[in-house]
Amino acid sequence: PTWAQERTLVAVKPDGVQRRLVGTVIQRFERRGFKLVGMKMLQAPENILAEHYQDLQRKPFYPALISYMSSGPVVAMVWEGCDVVRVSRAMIGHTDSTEAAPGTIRGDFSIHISRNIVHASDSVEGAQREIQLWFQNSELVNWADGGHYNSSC
Ligand code: DGT
Ligand code: DGI
Repeated sequence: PTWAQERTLVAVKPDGVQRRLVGTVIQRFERRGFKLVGMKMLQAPENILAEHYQDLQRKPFYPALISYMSSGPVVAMVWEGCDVVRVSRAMIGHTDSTEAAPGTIRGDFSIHISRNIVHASDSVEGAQREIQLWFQNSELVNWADGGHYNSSC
């Protein structure tokens, strides 16, 4: 198969920030070989969370989810690379941390479905929507590897 260069939205959730896991999450994505092209810390506004989780609005855990995601700052990032959407999902692990394999972020650092440390987009279309939702185009940085790193697919 031929993989394409993609971008995905990854966000360290409030529990990840409060547990000092921001660097760990960044390190895992860098170590894998992905390229960081956008990053910011923010207290997520209600309207962004509502749109981000629009598909979950009717779920019983939705109010708890929104209050958890509002309980502190998040660190939103855009990562670029071959097949980054699918690979990022594999790296973060199952939504329910108790089902997440050891070696995944959730499988190594969480045992709680509603305190699962990190978000990553679950499809290429979803990633495009989420990147536009969380970032202005001017906040994304196109930078070249300068020959020290081969990031071609
Ligand atoms: P809380 O404890 O009042 O702050 O509420 P949350 O946000 O921790 O959790 P909530 O209200 O969505 O769910 C209550 C508990 O049930 C929570 O500890 C996680 C657990 N739980 C909810 N849904 C699931 C599920 O589908 N699978 C598993 N394993 N646990 C679940
Ligand atoms: O993309 P994911 O975060 O892996 O999963 P998702 O988009 O289906 O759900 C978003 C978040 O909502 C998830 O990280 C934790 C929460 N969530 C999902 N399913 C459940 C849930 N929380 C509870 N308490 N129970 C659920 O069944």
